[in-house]
Amino acid sequence: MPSATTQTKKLLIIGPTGVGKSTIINQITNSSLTIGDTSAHANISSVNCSYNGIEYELFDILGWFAAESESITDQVVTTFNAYKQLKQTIQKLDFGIHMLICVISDKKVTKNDVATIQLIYEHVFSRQIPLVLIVNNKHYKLTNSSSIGWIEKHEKEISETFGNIFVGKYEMAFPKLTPLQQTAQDSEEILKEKERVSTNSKTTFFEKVLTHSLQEGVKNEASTISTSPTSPRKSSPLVEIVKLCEKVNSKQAQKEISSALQNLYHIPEQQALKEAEQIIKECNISH
Ligand SMILES: Nc1nc2c(ncn2[C@@H]2O[C@H](COP(=O)(O)OP(=O)(O)OP(=O)(O)O)[C@@H](O)[C@H]2O)c(=O)[nH]1
Ligand SMILES: [Mg+2]
Repeated sequence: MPSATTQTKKLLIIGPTGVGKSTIINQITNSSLTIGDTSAHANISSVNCSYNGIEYELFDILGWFAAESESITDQVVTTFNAYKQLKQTIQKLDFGIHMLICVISDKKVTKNDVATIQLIYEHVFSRQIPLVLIVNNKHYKLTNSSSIGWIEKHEKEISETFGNIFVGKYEMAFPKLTPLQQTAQDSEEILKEKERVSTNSKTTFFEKVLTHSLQEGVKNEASTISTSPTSPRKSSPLVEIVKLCEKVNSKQAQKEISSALQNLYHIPEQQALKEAEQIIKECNISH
């Protein structure tokens, strides 16, 4: 993929399905990307906006489905398929990306989500572009102050699961989107508070997220998606096994996946061989 040399800063928004990626873009740019019905919109669409004289193009990408599963085989297959689909979509872009924005919601983030984000950041972008985290406080309730400050409360968990990969972490909420019947009953005071939170979120996006894009984007203009291998880092067992799944056509794959299952998850040899076989079969299905 060529480097991003145009004036327009290109921002790619990724995250699991339903976290509110399209909603955030719509709220910020007053546009109307398809919400909710994932089958209705194409894999990728974009919206332009400008801030402080700089043009931005926000790319909205179809999210991945990654329900938490107890079974390691399911986790590997789900993550592999999500990663593969996302990687293919990104690799089709014929321009560079200045910044990757990862959206999660204020609910539990699954192991599959974490692994998919790490894989994309490290193995598609080779950690060459800034990565920003947005927590969409979808479940923000005016009556429940505990839903505010999600990032602060989960700071330790975020750094334990993701490591130190984000250049910025921001929280957003668009509580005006709560169900209509509830909105109809809202007092003037509540409506004002909803307006305030939404406006703050827009300001955060423009003043903080886009400022990062500008600062970091200029620095990284010539190096967006890189094909050079990333330096070896300690990653999660799930990331390690999904990486092996990329070699799924090689004869060695079953052996490698099975020994990884034994070493990383302490699964006995016979069972590991069986699970590796299953993983290879299911990963091949989507080829
Ligand atoms: N109340 C409220 N609802 C939200 C918010 N953000 C998203 N939603 C709702 O969550 C649902 C999913 O939002 P989308 O924006 O379509 O999610 P997405 O991440 O683009 O999903 P995919 O396109 O499938 O990857 C929609 O019903 C939105 O209205 C929010 O901040 N507040
Ligand atoms: Mg969407």
